[in-house]
Amino acid sequence: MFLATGAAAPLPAQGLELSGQWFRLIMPSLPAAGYFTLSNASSMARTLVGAQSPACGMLMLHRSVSNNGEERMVMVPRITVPAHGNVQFAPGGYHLMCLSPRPAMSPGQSVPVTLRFADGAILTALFPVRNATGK
Ligand SMILES: [Cu+2]
Repeated sequence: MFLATGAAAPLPAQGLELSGQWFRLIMPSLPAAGYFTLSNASSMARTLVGAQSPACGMLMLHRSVSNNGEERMVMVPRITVPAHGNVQFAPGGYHLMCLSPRPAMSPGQSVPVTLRFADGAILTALFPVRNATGK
């Protein structure tokens, strides 16, 4: 059991790990989508509550949902990663949505993303940027 000590320093994201991360940039004038797998090796469920990147005007948690064959995206305020489990961010499901991509969001480059968790933990990783065909 963790007790808050009053210090505002972020907790290390112990047990949390990102893998397979990348952004898909279709056109610089369109939002870019971020995909990855988020694993939780700890014995407590962990809840993702936000994301940010200097390469994006705004970075949001999104989910694609299909309604009678029609696909649309909704904002997601929080995503829980079960203990000893993982959550996939992949086309057709959860993804990061980078609004107003900045010039750093360019195929062949990598951009940093910071994920924020409900318990105060933060996790930062570099996301390679690929083009519409995934290259
Ligand atoms: Cu989206």
